[in-house]
Amino acid sequence: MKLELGKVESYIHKKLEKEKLHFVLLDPDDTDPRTAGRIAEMSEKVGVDAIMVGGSTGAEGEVLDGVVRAIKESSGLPVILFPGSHGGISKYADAIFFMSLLNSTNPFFITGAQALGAFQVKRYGIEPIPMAYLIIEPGETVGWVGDAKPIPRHKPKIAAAYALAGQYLGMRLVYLEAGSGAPQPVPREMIALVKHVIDVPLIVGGGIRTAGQARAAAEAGADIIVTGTAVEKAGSLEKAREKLEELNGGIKG
Ligand code: 1GP
Repeated sequence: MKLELGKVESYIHKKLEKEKLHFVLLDPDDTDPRTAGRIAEMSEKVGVDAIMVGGSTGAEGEVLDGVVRAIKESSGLPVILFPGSHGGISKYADAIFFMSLLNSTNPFFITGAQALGAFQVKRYGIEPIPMAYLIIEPGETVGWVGDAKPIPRHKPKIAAAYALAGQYLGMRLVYLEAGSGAPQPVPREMIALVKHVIDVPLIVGGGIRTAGQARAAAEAGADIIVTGTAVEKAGSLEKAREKLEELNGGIKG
């Protein structure tokens, strides 16, 4: 079987030839469909590259569908699911990060939820993008829910070993996750070492709130920067737009 990259993955690779990418994460448990639609619309105008939708708690069923549909109606950006488990699948999305939490201590988050969701992804025709997902200290909610053994912040080599193992297992993206709302982003030294070791694109997220932090992650080697809380909890749509511009400027400027 010849491997052909799907539409969204090809879009990502094509864009990466020219620049670093910025994905905005919206959690349906925190953001209602109307607000999600407005943020997606503003994101597209500002130059964000894709919208990710998901969360560790409550991002399922009608709540999830409502947010995905609202985003699709208000912007032309690809919508990529970022599921906490097999419950995080919506037929309205374009693609799904088909991810394995490699440093979980619970097989459910490594292969179990994936098996439970696989037929649904196929039935709905959602593009699966295989991804190694690694939780770095502190890990926040996703680290706790995902039974992770978070990688210590001062141990970049452990992150690099897991990342390379993920690539050798066939995963086509690696995601270093400090956890949504983390007090500090993934350390630069860790991003740099992981980037040096792997050949697949590197995604970094968790705790990135300022243009400076976003730029630092990109300069350290992240190919794709994910921001969520800073935009979602900006306080108003006007402030969300300013934050989007600031973060995007840090990554692309
Ligand atoms: C969380 O990496 C993402 O899964 C984004 O984190 O909400 O801290 O931006 P923030």
